Amino acid sequence: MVEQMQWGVYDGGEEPMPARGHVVGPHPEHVLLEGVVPFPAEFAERYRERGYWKGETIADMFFGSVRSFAHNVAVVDGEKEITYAKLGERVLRLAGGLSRLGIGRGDRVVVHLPNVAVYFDVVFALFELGAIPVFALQAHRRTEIEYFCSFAQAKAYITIDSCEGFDHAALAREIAACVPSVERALVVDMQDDCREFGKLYGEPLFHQERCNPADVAFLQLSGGTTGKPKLIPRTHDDYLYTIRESARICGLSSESVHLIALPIAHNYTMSSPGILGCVYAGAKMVLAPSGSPDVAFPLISKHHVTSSSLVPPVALLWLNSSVRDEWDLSSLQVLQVGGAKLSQEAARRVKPELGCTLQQVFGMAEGLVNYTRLSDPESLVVSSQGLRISPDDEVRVVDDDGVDLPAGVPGNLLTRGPYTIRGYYCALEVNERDFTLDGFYCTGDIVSRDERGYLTVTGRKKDQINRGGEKVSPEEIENLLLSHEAIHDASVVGVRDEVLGEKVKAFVVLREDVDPGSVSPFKLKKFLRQKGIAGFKIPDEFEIVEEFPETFVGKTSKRAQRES
Ligand code: OOB
Repeated sequence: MVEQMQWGVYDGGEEPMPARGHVVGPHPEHVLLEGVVPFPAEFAERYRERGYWKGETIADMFFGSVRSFAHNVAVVDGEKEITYAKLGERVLRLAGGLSRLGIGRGDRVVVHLPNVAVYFDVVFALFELGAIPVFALQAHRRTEIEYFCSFAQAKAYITIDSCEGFDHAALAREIAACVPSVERALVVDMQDDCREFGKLYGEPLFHQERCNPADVAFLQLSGGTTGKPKLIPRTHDDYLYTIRESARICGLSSESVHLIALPIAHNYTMSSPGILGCVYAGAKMVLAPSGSPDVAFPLISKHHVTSSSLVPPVALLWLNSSVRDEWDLSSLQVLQVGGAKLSQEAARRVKPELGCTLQQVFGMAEGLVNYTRLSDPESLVVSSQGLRISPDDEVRVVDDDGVDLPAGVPGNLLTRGPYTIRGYYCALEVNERDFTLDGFYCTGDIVSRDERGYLTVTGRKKDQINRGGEKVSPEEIENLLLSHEAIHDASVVGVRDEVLGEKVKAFVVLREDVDPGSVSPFKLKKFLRQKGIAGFKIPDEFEIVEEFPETFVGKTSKRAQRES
């Protein structure tokens, strides 16, 4: 089977898709995943009436592009080039294999893959089946993966054999052994297509509607402010709206070549405009294992990349790179930067130094995404984080008593709209805290808004560290540190860093009977690594202290720790 997988450019000769076809019938009935807070009926009706929700599934959108852009290259991964037609064929063949394993509508499947072409096969095959991918980041390790699998009651876990020296196949065996719901742990073998995973590419299915556009399409991860990451249920209807609009606002077309340099499964990389925006527009996606200039610049030059999306530290690397002049970057037209605050100084350098238009992106996996527009004056582009996508994104900036503030005054950002969730998955208590009774999501961000509605992020209320776009929950790391036998108390905060914006610092108080000489940052890092967590969460710095500074009510003063 796998020998027929033929990586390579479709030459325009024979019919590329053996199994074309779309069985059209009434939408399967909408079934609500238990633990999901639905959009109230009157809002859903309004969003449909206004044409935001078009009653289409992500698989429909994908196969629409497979038909419209059949001969365009969809994905470039190293030497492999895959056309939309070929990708469509691969997706239907893998969907056939996964379906034979018993994976179908509503089944949760944790996807744990790096930036590789097979990611597209897996994710679109799951969408075709109406299964619900849960998007883990490649950096996640055992603790996180086990949690996602058991919390989402995943039926399957799909990963790669190994990546960056980490043995994912061993992790797959552990997950299969310890999470009872996981019936299948599937490992993509990058060295040898003919092994187990490759055999799944068998008889293709016909594309047909196997789920309802109002169904949950996938579970995305929240940045995290709590001990465990929360899961974000997004529907086909709501997500496709952001994808169509993002592709338009970011100027994507079938002529575009977009470099995918950030972790592929992150919400930003999925949809702002991301891989789904590219698929919608019929653009070419060039996969990069990382955004570092020595990897990205040769790819831009070779494939005439026209746009890419970065987080601020990677944008800084591009700006400060000593190898920049060695590569022809003249094809680059637009650079999106988001996920964390881009300093005005760096923003001002993008156009003159990289020769392309900067587009700031301020978004969140929960929904609301803001972009500066490509026609905006430079002064606005460098100073603001953009304007909401939809006229129906309701954006409120309020003081701590919930009173709306006038333009220009910073306050708490609350939002509600056609693509912002009404609650996290199975999280009653957190939902009470993070959503108002009338359904606004309390983002935890402090912003100011100008008269036109453009937002500038000025701070953060939530207890979260934004390490150059990667979000870390202090509570999660504190809990892990507290499980160390020498540690009496732990407090984790974000401290300023030139490049990352913030880095992670842990303050620890040792138990009285512990010899301070027996504990070192090296040992504590090793301890956390052994717990099996993503590398970006491991504190960059540790400080052993006698006690923590306190606020006047006797709580640990994280502000004093951040400023110490
Ligand atoms: C994106 O999504 P998440 O869910 O990882 O993180 C959301 C949080 C926001 O609430 C905000 O605190 C921060 O990340 N953030 C920014 C920012 N973009 C995101 N803070 C300052 N300036 C920005 N430009 O990070 C995300 C999702 C979709 C598109 C882009 C980013």
